[in-house]
Amino acid sequence: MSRLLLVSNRLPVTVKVEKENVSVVRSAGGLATGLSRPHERSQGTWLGWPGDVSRLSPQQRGQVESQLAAQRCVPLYLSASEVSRYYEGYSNRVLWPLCHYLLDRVPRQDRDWDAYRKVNERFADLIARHYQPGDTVWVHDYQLMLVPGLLRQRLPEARIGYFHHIPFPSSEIFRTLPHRKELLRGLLGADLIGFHTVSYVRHFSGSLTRQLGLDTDIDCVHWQGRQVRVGAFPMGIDAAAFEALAKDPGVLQEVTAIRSRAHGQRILLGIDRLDYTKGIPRRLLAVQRLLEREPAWRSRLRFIQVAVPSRTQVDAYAAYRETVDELVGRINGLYGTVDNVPVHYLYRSVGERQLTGLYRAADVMLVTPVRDGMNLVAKEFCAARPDEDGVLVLSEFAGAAAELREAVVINPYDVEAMADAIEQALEMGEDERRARMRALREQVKTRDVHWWVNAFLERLQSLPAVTARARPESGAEALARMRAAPHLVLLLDYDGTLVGFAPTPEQASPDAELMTLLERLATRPNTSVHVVSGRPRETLEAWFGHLPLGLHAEHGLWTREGPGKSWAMLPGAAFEWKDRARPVLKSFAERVPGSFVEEKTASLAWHYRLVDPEFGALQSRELRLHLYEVFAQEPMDILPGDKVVEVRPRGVHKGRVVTSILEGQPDDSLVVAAGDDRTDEDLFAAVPEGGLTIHVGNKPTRAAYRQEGPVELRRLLAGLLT
Ligand code: GDG
Repeated sequence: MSRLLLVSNRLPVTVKVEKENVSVVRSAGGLATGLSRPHERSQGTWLGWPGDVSRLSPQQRGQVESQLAAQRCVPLYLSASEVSRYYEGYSNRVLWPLCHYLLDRVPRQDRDWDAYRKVNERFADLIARHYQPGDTVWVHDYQLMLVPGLLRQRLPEARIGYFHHIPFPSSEIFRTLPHRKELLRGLLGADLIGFHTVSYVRHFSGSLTRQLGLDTDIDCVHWQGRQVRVGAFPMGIDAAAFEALAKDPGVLQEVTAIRSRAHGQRILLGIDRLDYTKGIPRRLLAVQRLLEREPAWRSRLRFIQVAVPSRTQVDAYAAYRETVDELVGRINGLYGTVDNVPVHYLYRSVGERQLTGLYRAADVMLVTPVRDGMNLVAKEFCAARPDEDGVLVLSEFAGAAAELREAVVINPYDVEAMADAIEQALEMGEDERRARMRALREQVKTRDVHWWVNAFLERLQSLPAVTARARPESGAEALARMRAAPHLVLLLDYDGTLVGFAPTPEQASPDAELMTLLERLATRPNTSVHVVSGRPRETLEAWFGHLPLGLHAEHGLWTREGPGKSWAMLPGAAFEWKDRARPVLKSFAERVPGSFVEEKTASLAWHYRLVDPEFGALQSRELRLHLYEVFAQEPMDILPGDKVVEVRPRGVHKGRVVTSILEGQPDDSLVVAAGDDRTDEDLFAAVPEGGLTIHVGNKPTRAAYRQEGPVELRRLLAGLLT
C-alpha cells in the first residue's frame, strides 16, 4: 500500500489547554474514524490546521507539535486574518452558501478570494515538502478546491485524489461565481474527483462543459494531457461503532431515562449543527402546523432538537440562531402547558453516548435540510437502531436520500406536506416500521465508512500513473530539436492549432500576426511550411494563396504546392453517398437551433458551436449513431471533431499528404506536425520515425509533445525566428 498524505482544512484533533499542560486529543468525527486505519497502516501523514493556538506559549506549541508528530499529523498554522478571510470569508461565506443553492447569502463583493488562493498555495507547498515519490495524496473538501491544481504544478506525476463533501450545485448556480474557472481548474489537478451522488457528478461535468468547454464522458475528462476521473462515492459512517454503542448497557440506561422523562409522549428528534442549510425553521414550522391542525397531538409529542453551535463568527449564523430561538419560543408559548413544553431545545453539543441514546430513544428522526451534501446523522440514526424500530423522515435534498429510499422522503419547502409526513411516521404500524428500518440498516451497514474509504482509494490507486508526457518543459525541448535540425518541414493544422475557435468558421480568419508569422517561417532558410486543414480549398486560397506555403484542403483531398500552382485532387475518392447523407444532416440543423451544415467538395459537416453545450453534445452523439446505423456499408468516415460532426470519403485523411510532401525533401529533414483534433492524429501517424508531433490542447493523443493552445503554439513557432 502506498503512503497516504491526507489533507483537510482541520486536522482530526482538538488541542486542549489545562493550566500549563496542553494535550492533543483525536476527534471522533466520521472522516477521522474512517481514515484512521489506512492512515496508520500506510504510515502516512495528515496535514491541516490544528485550530487556534495563538494563545499558547512557544513551549506549549513545542508540546503540541511533538504530540501531533506522534499522531502522524503535520500542522499548518493559520493567522487570525487567514482564519477570518480564507476560512470564514471565502470558504464559509461564499462557497458554502453557493454550493447549497443559497445565492442570497453570498456577499455582494468577492473580497476574500486572494486570501483563499494564498492559503491553498500554502497547503500545496506544505504537501509538496512532505511528499515522497509513490505517495497518494487525498485532499478533502471545499476549503481546498485549488490545492489539486497547485499541487499538480509542483508535482506533475503525483497521484492526487479530491473529495467534495458538500453538494456540487447545478452549473447555472456555479456560473455565478466570479472565480468559477479557477476553481474548476483547481479541481482538475486531481486524478480522481469524488462526490457523494451522481447528481453532483453530473452538475460538475455540466460546469466543465459550459465553463471550460471540455467534452466530458460519464466518468472521465481530458485535461492538460491527463485523464481526470470523476465518480460518486457516497460516504458512510462507522456503523459498527454506533451499533455497539447502541447496545451498551450504560447507553440503554440513558435510553430508559429519556423515555421515562417523556412520560409516554412520542419523541421526535432533530440533531444538527446550527446551520442555515439544515432546515431547522421549516422543521419547527411543520411541527407547529401539526400541533395547530391536530389538537390531539398537543400533549402527546416531545420534539427534542439538539443544535450544535457552529461558525459563530459568521453573522448569518447569529441571525439564524435568533430565528430558531424565536420559533422555539413561539411554539412553546402557543402549545406548552404548566407541566409540558413541546419543543426541548438544546443549543450545545452532546457526548457520543448521549447522542446514541437519543437516536435509540426516538420514535421519529427528522432530517430535513434544505440542501445537504450527504447528511451522516440520518445514517447514524439507522445504525443506532439494532431494535429495528424508529422512522426516518428525510429531505429529498440531502445526498443521503439517493441511498436511503425506505425513509419517509419529504420536500422541506412544503411545510404542510412535512407535517403530513411527521404524522404518517407517528402513526405508522410496527410491521412497516420494521420492514423499512431493516432495509435502511442493511444499506448503512454495508456501505459504511470503511467501504467508502476503500472504494475511493482503490479507484484512485488503480488508475494508470501519470506519464511524463505532459511535462511543462516539453515545449522548450521541442524548440531545441527544431532549431538544431538542418532542414525543417512544418505541417500545421489551422483551426484550434494556429487560431482559436470562433462562433462560425468564417469568423476564424487569420490575423495579421499569424500572417506575418507564417510568411517569416516560410522564408526561413531550409524550412518548408504546409497548412493541412479540413477547410475548403477556396478558403485556404483566399487567405494564404499569395504566401509560399503548401496548402492542403479538405483533409488532404486537395493540394496546392505553391503560389500560382493549381489545385490537384487525390485520386480514387468516392462521394456518391453525399446526396443521401445531406438530408440527415440538414434535419439535425433544423431541429437544433444554432447549428448548420457546411458543404465541401467531398464532405459534409454539421457544426454546433453555437448550441447549448450539453444539448449540442447529446445531439452530436445522436447524429453519429444514426449515421453509423444507416450508412454502415458506405465508403465514408464519420468524424467527431471540435463542435462538429464531419462525414467524408473513406481513405481521405490528412496522413495521405505526408508522403507526397516528403518527396524531394532532403533526408535529414525533421518533420514537425502540429494539430488539435482527431483528424490530426492521422497526420501524426504518418510522420516518419524521428519526427516531432505536437498536440495542441488537452485531448488524448499519440503526439509526443503538447501545447496548451494556439497562443502557446505560435510562441513556440516564433522561437524558430529568433
Ligand atoms: C458535511 C456536509 C456531509 C452533530 N451533533 C453532535 C454530533 N454531531 C455529529 C453527527 C455527525 C456529524 O456531526 C454531522 O455530520 P453531517 O453529515 O450531518 O453534517 P456536516 O457537519 O454539515 O458535514 C454533509 C458531511 O460533511 C460528510 O461528508 O454528510 O452533507 O455538510 O457525525 O453525529 N456529535 C456529537 N455530539 C453532537 O452534539 N458527539
